[in-house]
Amino acid sequence: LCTGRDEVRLAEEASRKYGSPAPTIFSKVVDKSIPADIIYEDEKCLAFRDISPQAPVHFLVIPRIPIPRISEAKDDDAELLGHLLVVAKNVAKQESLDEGYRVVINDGKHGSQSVYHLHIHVLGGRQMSWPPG
Ligand code: IU
Repeated sequence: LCTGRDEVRLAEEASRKYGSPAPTIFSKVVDKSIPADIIYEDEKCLAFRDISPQAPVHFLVIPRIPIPRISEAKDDDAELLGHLLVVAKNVAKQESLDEGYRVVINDGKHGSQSVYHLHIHVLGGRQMSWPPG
């Protein structure tokens, strides 16, 4: 689906748009240089199981382009951001989360973001509580 040349193009576009973001481990998931349990992919994004699941089902949806964090997304990323949410709900259905689920985006220090490649968490398969910690 995605060749080495695509990765170079994505990195160049990300440098221009988001100020040369430092590469993260999720770029290696995107280019498949490290293994991940990928449960969905298309030309714009991937979904894979979180390596440290916080619920019976816990997967991440990430854009192929390395946007560092939601607060650094551009207004013209609206279509891509919408696509990520549509994929999140479609994969949640594929994972049989029929009783509902939690969708989370952590941003920056106060959001406890640890990997600076935008990702949507989807957690389900157990009762969630509110407020979050
Ligand atoms: P956060 O929103 O940036 O805090 O979440 C990062 C998530 O990425 C966290 O749930 C990690 O368990 C997960 N993760 C992963 O799935 N694979 C990895 O190689 C690394 C982190 I590093």
